[in-house]
Amino acid sequence: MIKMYDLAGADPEHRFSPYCWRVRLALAHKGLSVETIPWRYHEEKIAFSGQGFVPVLVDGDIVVSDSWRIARYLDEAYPKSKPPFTVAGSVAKSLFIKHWMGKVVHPVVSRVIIPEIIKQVHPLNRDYFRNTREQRFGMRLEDLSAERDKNLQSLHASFEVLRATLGEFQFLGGSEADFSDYLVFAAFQWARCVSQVKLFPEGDLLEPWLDRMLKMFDGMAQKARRYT
Ligand SMILES: N[C@@H](CCC(=O)N[C@@H](CS)C(=O)NCC(=O)O)C(=O)O
Repeated sequence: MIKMYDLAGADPEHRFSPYCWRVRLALAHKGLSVETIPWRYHEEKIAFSGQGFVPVLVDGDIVVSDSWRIARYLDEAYPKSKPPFTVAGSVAKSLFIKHWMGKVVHPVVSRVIIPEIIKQVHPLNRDYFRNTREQRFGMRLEDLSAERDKNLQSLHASFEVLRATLGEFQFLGGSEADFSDYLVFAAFQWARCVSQVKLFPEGDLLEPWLDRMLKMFDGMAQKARRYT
């Protein structure tokens, strides 16, 4: 069976990494089962992959790290299972979405939820998490919390491009979800798993899409463990 090393919080069943969620959704889309193995920052158990980030996928003798590379690998290795999610032109579209998430959306979502994540990472990871994140943002996590409303407003404005698309289509993939949907949804799932903060207001045009995503694959994302 395919194995995936997955970031876990203090509670080993608490899995909130957006990059790992992308892969779990991609695997479910392909109808592939996976055994997920909890991993905490610094744990040596992924050293065999030659780098220090999750997700890491192990499929027999093959080891792949990085969520985008894993998605591409799955499409190539399992071309016949369920409609490929990165078919032809959709690879380029998904790549655009991946970069939009990485450069525009994730930096702001992190600013909103990182002050909450610190409370939920494994106690041995707390100092590392605080130091690296405070260095990245150039401020104390407590000061980041004070900027939350400003960051939520900025996210609200960024999501306009999603509203404009999802107001016309059921999914970014059109009538069915594809990897673009998983790339975006994984960030909402990240926030949902660690925080009570809603990234958009009640009644937002994005709500029906989010609801559809939560219910996919027998409610896999909806059933996931949330903040503790
Ligand atoms: N580009 C990578 C990013 C993976 C990544 O940043 N993973 C985080 C977990 S959400 C991680 O492993 N962080 C380790 C660390 O910060 O030391 C991907 O798409 O898989």
